[in-house]
Order: sequence, then C-alpha cells, then structure tokens
Amino acid sequence: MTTPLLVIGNKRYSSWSLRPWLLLRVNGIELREERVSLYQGDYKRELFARSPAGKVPVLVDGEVTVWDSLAICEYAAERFGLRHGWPKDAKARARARSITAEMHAGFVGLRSRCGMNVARVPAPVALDEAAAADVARVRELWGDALARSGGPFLFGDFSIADAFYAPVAVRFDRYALFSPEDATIRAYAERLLALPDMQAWVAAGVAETDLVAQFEQ
Ligand SMILES: N[C@@H](CCC(=O)N[C@@H](CS)C(=O)NCC(=O)O)C(=O)O
Repeated sequence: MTTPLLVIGNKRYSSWSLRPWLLLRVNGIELREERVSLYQGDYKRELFARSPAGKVPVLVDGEVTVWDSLAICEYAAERFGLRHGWPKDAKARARARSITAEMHAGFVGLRSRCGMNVARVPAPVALDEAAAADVARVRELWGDALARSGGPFLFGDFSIADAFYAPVAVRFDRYALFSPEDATIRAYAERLLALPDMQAWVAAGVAETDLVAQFEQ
C-alpha cells in the first residue's frame, strides 16, 4: 500500500486543509504532504493539476483521488477505520454529523470577517451582524455538545466534529471572541489548540514566508 498523499494549502491560512490533516494526524495515519502556495503566481493551474475542483485539500490514495475536506474525512473514516472518526453511539454520531455539516456548509459571516491566520496576534475585531450571529451559534453548539458529552472533546473522544471546529478555535483565540462567561467552551478551544498536532500545524504556519497581504490585516 502506498502512503496516501494529502495536498494542502498554506498552513497559515488554509482552514479547509487543516481539518482532514488534523484528523489523519490525530489518528496516526502515515501521510505524505504536498503544499501549494495559495494565491501566488500560477497556483490555480497547480490546483487543477491535482483536483478537478481546483481547490485544496485533496487526498490521493493510490488510484483514488478525493477532494473536499468533508469527503476526505468520510473517506478516511471508512478506508482507515479511524479510531477517532465518528462517535460510536448512533445518536451522538447523528449530532456530530449535523454540526459538522453545519460548519461545512455555513458560518460564512464568521469565515469572511475572521479569516484564519494562525500567526495573527490575538486582538478583537468589530463583528458585523452575520459574524456575530455565527459566533453566538458556535457558542451554543459547542456548549450543548460539551454539556451532553462531559468533554473533553465535543463528543467525548476526539472526532471528525472536533477536526471541523479546530479552525474555529483558532479564530476564537486570534480574534478574541470569547466572553467572560465562556469558561467551558474556552477550555475546550484551548484543549484543541494544545494538541501536539495543532501546535505543529500552527508553528509551520507561523514560519511561512509566502504571505498574502489581504490575509495579514
Ligand atoms: N468545500 C471545500 C472548500 C475548499 C476551499 O475553498 N479551499 C481553499 C483553501 S482553504 C482553496 O483551495 N482556495 C483556492 C481557490 O479557491 O482558488 C472543502 O471543504 O474542501
């Protein structure tokens, strides 16, 4: 069996790349990594050479190419029988799938106002209405999942849902989005950020030099 290849974007900015990367790493799946420098030169040609959608992430596993972060996580859960994939309990799994899909399909307000930049020095930002509504929804869904499971992660053990919300934890930290009453969800976000694999991703992102001006404001 050849080692699967994960094509990712800049670790500094590519939140969609982080999700399957973190999932595979936390599960100890051996991986080759190829990084495309996004928004530089002929990067779009490089993306289309690797994925029909012209975006990262892309997983190449032998003859199989899987694109899109959620499709990669689903494929990995099935193909590698991930120990930390979806929750084992059917009801918890249904909720985990729901909040993962909600993240994958939504939160446009938060994503556009608070783009992921792992190197951003934490500082608050003025939120527009859409971003504020997204922040409130994240607080609610993290709070609900943690109250039901008792933690330490959203569904107890680390799962695909946590991989999907890891870039949101980065945003909550870097844009100082926590309120004083957010002790439980803050501790959860800090737990995610303290994972050795998260720290490795952030350190690599901080060290990158191919910066994109619009994401550095
Ligand atoms: N729905 C896709 C979104 C992928 C996506 O938008 N990736 C960004 C990087 S984070 C990208 O490839 N941007 C380059 C471009 O659109 O030209 C997923 O979940 O993987």
